[in-house]
Amino acid sequence: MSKTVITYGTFDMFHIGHLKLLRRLSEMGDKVIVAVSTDEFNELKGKKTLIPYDQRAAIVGAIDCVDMVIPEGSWEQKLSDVKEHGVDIFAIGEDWKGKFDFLEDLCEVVYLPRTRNISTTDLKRSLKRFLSISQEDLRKAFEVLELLKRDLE
Ligand code: C2G
Repeated sequence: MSKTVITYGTFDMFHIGHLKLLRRLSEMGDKVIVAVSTDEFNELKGKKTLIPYDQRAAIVGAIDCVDMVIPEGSWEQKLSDVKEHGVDIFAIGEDWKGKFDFLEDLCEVVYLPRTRNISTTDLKRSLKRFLSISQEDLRKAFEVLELLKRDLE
């Protein structure tokens, strides 16, 4: 008996935490649908994304265990999505624990443990640190160049 699993998310700067979650879904059923948050919906969520929707959707769609990608444009669409796609299991990271229990009338609701030590926020922070260090290195390099130039004059 085939089982359809659905999840929702932004999937910005795709990382191992996203991949592990999607792989967990493919162990729970044989059809995995991922609703990727549109740029407009992310604004509603108060979430700033680096990668635009079409690229985030293309990356998620290219993951071996994902069978279908649909846009997530509203909080309300989960009910109609579950009905329309004959979803058996709704699954999402436990950071959302309890928030989607209303779907229990229609399908199984599962909250999965998040992958530790990785998040898009952390990635952005380390990217910023990386760039700022290199700006600092640049400044020091210019200082050395200035000194060398003066010695040569
Ligand atoms: N995730 C994870 N481990 C991480 C980071 C994320 O398991 N280290 C999971 C999240 O729990 C979520 C999925 O990966 O199930 C996508 O994460 P986000 O892109 O941050 O999704 P979010 O913004 O929480 O959107 O309607 C639901 C929302 O659209 C969920």
